[in-house]
Amino acid sequence: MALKFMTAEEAALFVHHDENVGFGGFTPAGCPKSVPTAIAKRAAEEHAKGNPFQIGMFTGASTGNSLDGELSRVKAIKFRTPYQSNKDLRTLLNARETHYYDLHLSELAQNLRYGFLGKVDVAIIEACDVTESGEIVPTCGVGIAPTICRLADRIIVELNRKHPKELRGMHDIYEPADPPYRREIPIYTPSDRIGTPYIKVDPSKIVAVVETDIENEGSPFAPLDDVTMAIGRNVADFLVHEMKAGRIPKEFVPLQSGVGNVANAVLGCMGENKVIPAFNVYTEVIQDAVIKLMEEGRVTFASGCSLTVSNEVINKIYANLSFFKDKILLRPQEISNNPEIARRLGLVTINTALEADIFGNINSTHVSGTRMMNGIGGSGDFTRAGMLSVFTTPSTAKDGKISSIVPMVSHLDHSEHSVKILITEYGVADLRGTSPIQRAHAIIDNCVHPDYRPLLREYLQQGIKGHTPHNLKNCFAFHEELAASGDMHNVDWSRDNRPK
Ligand code: 0RQ
Repeated sequence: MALKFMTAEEAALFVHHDENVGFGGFTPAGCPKSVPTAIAKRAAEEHAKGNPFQIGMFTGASTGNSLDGELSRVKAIKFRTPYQSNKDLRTLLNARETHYYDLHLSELAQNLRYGFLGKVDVAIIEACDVTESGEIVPTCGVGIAPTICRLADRIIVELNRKHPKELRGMHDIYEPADPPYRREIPIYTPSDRIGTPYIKVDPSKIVAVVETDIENEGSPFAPLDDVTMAIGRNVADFLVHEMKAGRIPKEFVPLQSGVGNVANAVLGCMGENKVIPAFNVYTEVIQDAVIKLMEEGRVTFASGCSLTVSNEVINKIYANLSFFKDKILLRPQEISNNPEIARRLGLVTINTALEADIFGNINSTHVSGTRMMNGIGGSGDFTRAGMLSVFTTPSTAKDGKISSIVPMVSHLDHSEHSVKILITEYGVADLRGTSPIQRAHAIIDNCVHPDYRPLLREYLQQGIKGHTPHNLKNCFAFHEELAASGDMHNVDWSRDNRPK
């Protein structure tokens, strides 16, 4: 069947008000750009005429500015799931103008198949190749693309010429059967290939192909500061210590690391530490540091859902595809983040907390308990299922006025039962096998900024009995103080009739 080439504006006409649209890609990597921008333009035009135009959105994770950004600015998003990190969208979520369902990334595809989230009307996929027989080869991010292509009535392909057709072979597309027919997912090492190198669809569903040559919307990494580097070194040193103690096998285990500067610094420090052997990565986002370590022979293989790298690095990969192609596999997020595989491979998982409490609970998502930052992303998929779950955070935020470690987290994403190690620039708290009071001392002594240690020790001594010595009247005093004076340093336990 001949492919129907058209402009982004023409393709956008296949998307109607109140429909649910699924987008391929994962982070800005692999996300469509020209069609979402055209949908946003159309929404603005309809709004100007007094007509409603809003869509429900399923994505892999965060997207680029021309997707979440453009659609948010014209208020064209009625519902959105899962992870996001766009500031305009964040504003809408926190104003409750867009309904946001934040769920574990590994669950989205199966939740869509189970019918938990309504119909997928349209799938929009960025591809480096599409054939008349219905083979779609994604670009540098997969996300939920295979599932939304199968479920959608209509498929729009953005054929982006910036990504070479020769990427074919770097993807491993696999969808597990649904219960009660599911078998084990047969991945036993990160490089195991279990699916096809393309998404196969019914070609009659491809209603439009839009050719583009738009650059990735990848952002360069900020230069690493002292705090970030100290966290990276603490993680690397801790893992070496674990290896020497025989608790991590000498061949090492595959590594998962979250997104951002800390993750990049951790990987960089692990690469530099030659006691750690060359290792594999089984993760969701493959960042710049992984590619550098691959060139240096320190990372042997990387399985992920996306190449979330700077444009400089993506160009380097494409210029040297023969080197990278047998060292990288891009999988749907249902597989890259799959807890069954994370448990089997025995991942060391490293993710970032917004806030931790002295008992080891983690808030990854809500500032002061109410304002959504990004979302839980894949951190829960990996934390609960991995062999050793590590959380990192700088000990303070906002010039020291916020202690990232508080008496009780103001929102809970990862509980004390799943969190094994907490690391800041000051050191490491090993929470394995500890009771709540032991955990509290380990965290205060090793991870908390020295300014806040006395306050947190005093909190512990407030005479409240029980296995976990909380004082429910005071447990949010740090947050209350931040709201009142803008600085957690000003917490005063004797104020406000707080019981001693
Ligand atoms: O504020 O943006 O105004 O400067 O939060 O903090 O330290 O720059 O850290 O960019 O790595 O983000 C947890 C949000 C950390 C992220 C989080 C303020 C701070 C700054 C950002 P500014 P940093 P990062 C992989 C796995 C959850 C999902 C996940 C995240 C801003 O890592 O979303 O792990 N993780 N997914 O000043 C108030 C506090 C604060 C605070 C920091 N306690 N209170 N503000 N900030 N701590 C990704 C995927 O799954 C795709």
